Amino acid sequence: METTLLSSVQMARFASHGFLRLDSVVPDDINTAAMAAMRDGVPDVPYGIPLGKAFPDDSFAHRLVNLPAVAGALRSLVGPDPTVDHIAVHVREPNEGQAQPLHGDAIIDTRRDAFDVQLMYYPHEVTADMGGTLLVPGSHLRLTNESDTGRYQNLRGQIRLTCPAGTILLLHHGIWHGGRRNDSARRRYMFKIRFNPTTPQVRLWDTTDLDDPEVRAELSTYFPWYEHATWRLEVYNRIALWRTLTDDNTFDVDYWATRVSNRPGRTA
Ligand SMILES: O=C(O)CCC(=O)C(=O)O
Repeated sequence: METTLLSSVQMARFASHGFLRLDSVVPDDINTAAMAAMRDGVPDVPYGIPLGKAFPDDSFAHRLVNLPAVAGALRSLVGPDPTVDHIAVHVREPNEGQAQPLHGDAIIDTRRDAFDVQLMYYPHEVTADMGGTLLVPGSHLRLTNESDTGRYQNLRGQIRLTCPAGTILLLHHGIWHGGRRNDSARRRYMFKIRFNPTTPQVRLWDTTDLDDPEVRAELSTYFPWYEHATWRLEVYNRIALWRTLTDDNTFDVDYWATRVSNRPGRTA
């Protein structure tokens, strides 16, 4: 299968932002098939089914996950043989009058050396009034439980997604998100697949640019909803994730991890 792997800079962006955005990567014929399937009902899949067995060859979902850009991004993030945790069709009804509370999916997830990826696919254009997904960049490494964050109405730097048809988001499982209120007269559709890795998530991408200074720059990104002290903690969390992803326990940014792991005389 042809795939376009992510670069180290893109992976570092995922580690700092908690998501990657691929605009208009899905061609119109798949978007049209997806819309029809979502209206008619997409057959469910059992928890934990291998991705290769999850979707019939002629389905929009099979074609979607085998697009070179999508397959390459998935391979870079969750490896060659992920399993499908679950799928869901998310609909925001026309003029529905309410938004979803801000939340993380599932329950509190304390894993620091593995992560799931959620693919969100928008088969039609999402305009500002259509209830696109709300995302809080850099929230994915905060350990919260489901809608603990639901009372937060707006955070500086949040993203209220608008996008062209055929756009895909790839999210770290921990990111705070929610479906916004749809004030338009059109139903808004989104198809979600959650992937579980089955292999260690170590150097699965195209690592030729691993030493690019942009990697450190991405890992140092500041988001406006952090206070200064919290930003330090988030950079530390990203360093820990990057150490896992690269299997390099010496990696650091501005000495944040080296300082707090210095325990002379101890071996573990
Ligand atoms: O509809 C959306 O934009 C987000 C829905 C979602 O991700 C959820 O219900 O967990």
